[in-house]
Amino acid sequence: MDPVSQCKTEVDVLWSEEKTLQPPENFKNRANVKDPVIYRQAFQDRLKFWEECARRLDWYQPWDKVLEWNSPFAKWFIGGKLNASYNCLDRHIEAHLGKKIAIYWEGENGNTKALTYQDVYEHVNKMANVLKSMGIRKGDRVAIYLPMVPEAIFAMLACSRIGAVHTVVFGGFSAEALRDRINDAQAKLLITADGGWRRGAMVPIKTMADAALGQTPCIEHVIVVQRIGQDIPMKQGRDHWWHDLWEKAEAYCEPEPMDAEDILYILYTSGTTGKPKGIVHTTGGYLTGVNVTMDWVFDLKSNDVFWCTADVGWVTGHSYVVYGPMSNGVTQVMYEGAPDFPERNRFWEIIQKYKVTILYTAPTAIRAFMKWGVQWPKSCDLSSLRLLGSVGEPINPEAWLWYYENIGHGHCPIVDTWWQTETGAIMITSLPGITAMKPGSATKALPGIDAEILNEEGEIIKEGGGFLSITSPWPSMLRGIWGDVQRYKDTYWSKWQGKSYFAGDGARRDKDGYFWFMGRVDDIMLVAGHNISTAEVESALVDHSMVAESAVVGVSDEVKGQAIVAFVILKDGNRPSKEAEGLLKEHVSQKIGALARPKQILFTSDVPKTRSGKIMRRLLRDVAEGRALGDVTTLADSLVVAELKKQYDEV
Ligand code: 6R9
Repeated sequence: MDPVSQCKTEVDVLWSEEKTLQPPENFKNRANVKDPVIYRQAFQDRLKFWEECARRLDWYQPWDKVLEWNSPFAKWFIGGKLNASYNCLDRHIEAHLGKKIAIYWEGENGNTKALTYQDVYEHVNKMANVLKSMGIRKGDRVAIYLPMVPEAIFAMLACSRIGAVHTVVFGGFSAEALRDRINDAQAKLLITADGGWRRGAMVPIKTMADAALGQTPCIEHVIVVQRIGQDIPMKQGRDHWWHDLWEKAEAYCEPEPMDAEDILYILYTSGTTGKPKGIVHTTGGYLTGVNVTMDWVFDLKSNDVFWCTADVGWVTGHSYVVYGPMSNGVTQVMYEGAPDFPERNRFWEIIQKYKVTILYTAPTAIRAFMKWGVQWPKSCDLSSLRLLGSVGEPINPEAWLWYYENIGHGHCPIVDTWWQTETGAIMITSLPGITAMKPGSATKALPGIDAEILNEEGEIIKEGGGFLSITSPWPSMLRGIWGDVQRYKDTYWSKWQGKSYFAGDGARRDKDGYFWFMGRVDDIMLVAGHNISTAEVESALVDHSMVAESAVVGVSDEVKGQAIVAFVILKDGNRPSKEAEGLLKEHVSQKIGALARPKQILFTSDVPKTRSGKIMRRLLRDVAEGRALGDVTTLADSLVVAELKKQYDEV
């Protein structure tokens, strides 16, 4: 059969946007949110609605006023006092949940730990006292540069316990990236590790930290977690072992009552463009947002075993590994390593072993699983799963259906969650017991969130494409960019004169009001005067049975303004050829139109991505247009792009 007609599958039928998939009956019946009236309640009195949500938390002092909005500056729950670590730990222990497992930790090399809420509480309290003893006070910044070990969670909660502001830097980032973030935040203390494990190899985290520390005069002390157990240089007076300090620390540390608007953390965004921005989140609104979305979207039950595969160095880790799960008293799995170590079924083994009920992962991972083949998930018992989630990028319908069928076995709803570091919490997704799903669509805005598609002029487009915008303030919104008010205004609020938040994403709404994300607007291509989204062309390519993953960019073209260049990763068992190139070009033409036909297709084994799995199209454009590469500090694997450049230059 010719490969073009071969892939006229179910995807084509579902992709038509006419079809929807209803949540399974038994899921619906047991769902936490069953009644669509919640949308109307939120709409009728948004502030009252958010107040109700905030009451899910424990406050030392209630707020006097819900919202103060001096565009573009928001304050939520003014006058209220609370502590994030108290909400994540103490209150569960007071509710007699101390013996409940908080974290099943799975080390890549087979080490495991099962930590109860009581255990986590003890670690956090001691570390909080350690931080205090090192002179860390409320408002001081603490940098955290750790692998996926429980100490990363302890460290974050220890900071929030004493009111220190954490700034977590992903453990795989370079020394340079770490240095810049430490200096921008003016952190006084760094928490790091002697090393970490990745694909069986040791990651020299402390060596990297030491390189950064040569140029970070603001750092006074360094606390080092022992993970690898190898000899590493420790600088006298500056570096201290976590376990030594821990042993000597007092057992209890009174949580610091924080103002709702006190800063909880700074997190530098993945930086797909230019210099990273330190996104600022405060305590009350952020915690309200992550706490309630965790419950609505993941439909939490007391016996769930939740697994979010994101690293804590990414916002998804902050919101749905640390503050969301812990403030809800959930049992979760935390995994240190790679999905293909030692075998390509590691994720499925983990699900089987811990009887994971909710899996939250990224489209890039799902596409890798598709590429590796169904034999891997088939080798494990995944029957414990009841809900699946996706985050980080638009998920193409092909990958959505693969996930639905091969991982969820047709009985788990999928929540495709759209949100950003800046939004703090999930904004657009389905309520799994209510919303009919459309593969590839993030569906609708959550209750209390006003999302619209706007045009250049800021007019609402009810059906059609444009810029995604949030039109009213929401509790977990960013409060600014650390140290750069002007950049905050310019980046998010200047487009429509402070009236509406500019998310930077292109999206489209269908006739049912469903949102379809098209990628970052900077990535949208202009071919012969027509806007074509990278996501759309990538989705069409991945829809072909030979293709595992693709990355598409627009390059300057004398005739058309921009022409499309596609980087394509083939599924195992397929080989690059002129014929394959022709077939794929034709396939895209058929699916979208001749205008979207790629000018060039380059077969490759990988594309450059950030650690959170986002394709760095900026770098691909550099490659395709023969420029020197721009900032590569946020790349997951810097070899990939060098390799690609070499390959491209040869062609
Ligand atoms: C949580 C996170 C934010 C950007 C965002 C958008 C893309 C995330 C998505 C999605 C389509 C989804 N994005 N989730 N696009 N559908 N479900 O990813 O935060 O790292 O700040 O990235 O990611 O482009 O603007 P962050």
